[in-house]
Amino acid sequence: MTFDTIICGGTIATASDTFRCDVGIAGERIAALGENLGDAREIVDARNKLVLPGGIDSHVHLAQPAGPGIVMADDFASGTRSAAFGGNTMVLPFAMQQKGESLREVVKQYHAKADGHCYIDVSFHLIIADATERVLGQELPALVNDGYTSFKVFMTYEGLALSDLELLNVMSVARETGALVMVHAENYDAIRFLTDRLERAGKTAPQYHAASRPIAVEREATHRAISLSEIVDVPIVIVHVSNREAMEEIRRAQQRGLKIHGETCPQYLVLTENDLKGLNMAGAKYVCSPPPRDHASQAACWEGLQQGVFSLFSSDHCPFRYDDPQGKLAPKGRTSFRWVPNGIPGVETRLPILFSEGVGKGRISLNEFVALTATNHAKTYGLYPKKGTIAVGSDADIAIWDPAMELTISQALMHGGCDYTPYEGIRVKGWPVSTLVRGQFVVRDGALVGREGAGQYVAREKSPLAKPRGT
Ligand code: DUC
Ligand code: ZN
Ligand code: ZN
Repeated sequence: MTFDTIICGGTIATASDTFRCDVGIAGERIAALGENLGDAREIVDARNKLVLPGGIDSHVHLAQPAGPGIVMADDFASGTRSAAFGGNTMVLPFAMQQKGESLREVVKQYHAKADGHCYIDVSFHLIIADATERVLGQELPALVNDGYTSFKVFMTYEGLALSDLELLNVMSVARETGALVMVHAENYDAIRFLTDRLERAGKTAPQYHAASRPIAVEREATHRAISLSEIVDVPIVIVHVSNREAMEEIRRAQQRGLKIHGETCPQYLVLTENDLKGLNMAGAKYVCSPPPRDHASQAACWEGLQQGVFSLFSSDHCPFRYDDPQGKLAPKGRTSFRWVPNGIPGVETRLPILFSEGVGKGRISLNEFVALTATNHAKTYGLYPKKGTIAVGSDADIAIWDPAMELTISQALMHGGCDYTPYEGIRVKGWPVSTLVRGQFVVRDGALVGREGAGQYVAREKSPLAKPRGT
């Protein structure tokens, strides 16, 4: 057999094994793993490199409306380009419903924003802001059938927060349809109460964003979300967990046999609340929810990754430019942290940070790294084994890493639409140098060679991890 491409001489790692062999690619798929594979149109030299499944970032926000006068820094072109440079071959952004909107219409809007504009593959989660009878009874079941097999719900935010009854209703539809629910767990009323008190005391600088949503706010909502899912008997994912108390709620639930999946993000491993204390408005660069905590919380998040409480490591990429009146320095944001656009960029830095801090410093194995950044995302969201692994028959979604390359993360190295990185100055060892999506290079030796529009939308299967316990 003649291959289109053979990746030669590299060290392959999957979620379970590390081995030396060549990868034969025919068309869009991996066709052979072995030695002396023979001929190909192109032989790629991967000696001294790692050949890993392309990262799947299952939690990113692109081109979402973010309130009057605020514009998200990445559209689907710039966001997926940035993701490709960060070693990713697929991202899962959200199609966000706003009150009164038809979910089907929302999905069409996001396809219009994405289709023909992506550098890597994408699929959408649905954000449910308006759990009407029509949405619950008609739109969601039809959309799940069409391959939109996961929803995100919010327990906080004006216009987004669902009541406990609404959460139960959405979870119940997920149980009936086989979809997986992702939960943003923070107590809305507690945040409102604390925000009002802070503002009345004149504490309006970005640093008070963290004080407005302390750990108890997240722990309580995490506990409540788990309890509601237990009542309905449906698995859920608690996303962007920031601290020990929330992590331990998840661990306890898992030990009781509940199917609760956990996700954490780079900001909870390498940033702290102190980063929000920058002079003038500089702290706004770190405003995200939940906020980064302290060093003990970072240690707890590492523990959650090491012990399998968290199966997913995502970026929660939600970028707003800093030096921009449509971004972090919006005029209203200067009056109170409440109005600072909420979210930080990270799709390009997620993998190098976990590789360097995790694999490089001996906290996790290379195989655990692959599981946490690619394979588990595919398994959790109905993409496996098409995506998320290196195996014969899987899509040839591959990142080639130079494990010896040492860099200091800086905005000058980034390829997205944002004008800063919250990870500026962090030293890393190990960098993804090339990315192939379905057999085609998107990034090659650090240079963009892919084409806007080459990335495809992928309809997903139902997640095997969304099956109820049957109680
Ligand atoms: N939650 C997210 O998941 N992303 C950005 C903002 C938020 O609250
Ligand atoms: Zn969230
Ligand atoms: Zn998010």
